[in-house]
Amino acid sequence: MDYGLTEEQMMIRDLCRRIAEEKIKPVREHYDETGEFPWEIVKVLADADLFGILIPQEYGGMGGSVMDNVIAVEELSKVDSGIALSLFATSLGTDPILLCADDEQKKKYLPRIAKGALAAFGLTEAGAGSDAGSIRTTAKFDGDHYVLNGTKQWITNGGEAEIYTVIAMTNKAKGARGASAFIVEKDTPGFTFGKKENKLGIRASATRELVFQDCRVPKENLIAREGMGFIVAMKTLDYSRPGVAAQALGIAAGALDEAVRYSRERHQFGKPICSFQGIQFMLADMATKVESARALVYQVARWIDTSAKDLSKMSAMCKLYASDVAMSVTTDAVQIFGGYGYMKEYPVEKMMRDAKITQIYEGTNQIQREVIALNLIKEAAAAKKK
Ligand code: COS
Repeated sequence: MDYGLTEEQMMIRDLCRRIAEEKIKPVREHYDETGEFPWEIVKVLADADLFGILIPQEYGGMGGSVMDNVIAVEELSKVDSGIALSLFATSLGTDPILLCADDEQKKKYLPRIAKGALAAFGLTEAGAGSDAGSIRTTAKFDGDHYVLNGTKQWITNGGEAEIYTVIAMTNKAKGARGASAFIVEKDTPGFTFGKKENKLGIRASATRELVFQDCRVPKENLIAREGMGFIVAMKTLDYSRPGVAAQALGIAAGALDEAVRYSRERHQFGKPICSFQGIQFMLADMATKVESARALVYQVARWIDTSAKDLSKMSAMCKLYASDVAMSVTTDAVQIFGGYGYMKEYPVEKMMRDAKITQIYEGTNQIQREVIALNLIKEAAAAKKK
């Protein structure tokens, strides 16, 4: 399919394809096996200016679009979505600054991120996952600082990132309306990290707890205003979910490529297995799902780039659909590889493990369905009033 990519987008795609094939593919098994953080690849991505895609040129970035970012994430994720995650978890951590911070904060932090400083987003807690409004981490105003206490859980890039955007309660009594968003630097006294999690998939990415114990954050690091934290978080997720969708799309497309290639090489009953209708029908269904996910993800990304305002429904839809496609396509890819597919020598079992998280993080797919349905109902009610 020709999606009418611009010349710049084709350059981003080709650059990411080259990095994925030449730099990431030879080491993906090592990082998946060891769970080490892939700093050597992060450096390659930084040298290629990929951390600056979404950052405006005035702050040292490329000034690119959501569509540019989607193309980069898809291409890198075709080969290893865990390694690629260092890049787009940084986008997630950067989005609260990009979308809601003031000029001083942007000037201070965005140029560092554009150069390759990793960022991370701290919302989730042990007791606050889908119910993001029930976080317990507190931020108490004291002189010219806020004092943070509490623990964030399962934070991607945790411990490796330099810059964290963190949601904490400044007024518990107000519920979601009592949350505020802060920028916290890694070396701030009182800010430490829990153990690195041992995960099913995306093992090259670092997931840790963020622990705040009387951590004093300068009042200048409050994003927007007190009480805006939940809205900052929701806006961030609306803007970043197409990135998860692109990751899922990349995983699915990578698994499809592997399955087609293998089905031509593998012979049974004296023929390549791609000549059997049972395999052909599977490949056809997988390809149709991948292409429809791509069409939806690209279209939503382009729509966001035209300054679309109410992103929630479409952003949730593309994350939901592409991640369900990734899970189904990677599972079928393992099936086509048969016994070999279950072995670590072949990449498809890793792709299946990696796909699973895309149905869970940045909001489970059950939450995405809820967001879509509530928006549908709201739209219908608004249309009736007219
Ligand atoms: N953009 C801007 N504002 C939003 C918003 C959005 N997308 N979604 C909600 N809000 C506002 C609401 O308008 C409401 O404001 P008021 O207090 O002025 O009415 C406030 O935020 C609270 O909204 P709501 O009552 O809908 O919140 P809920 O507690 O019911 O939660 C869901 C809504 C479930 C959608 C939300 O908690 C969610 O997205 N959960 C998943 C979190 C997630 O993705 N976690 C992954 C971790 S990050 S990797």
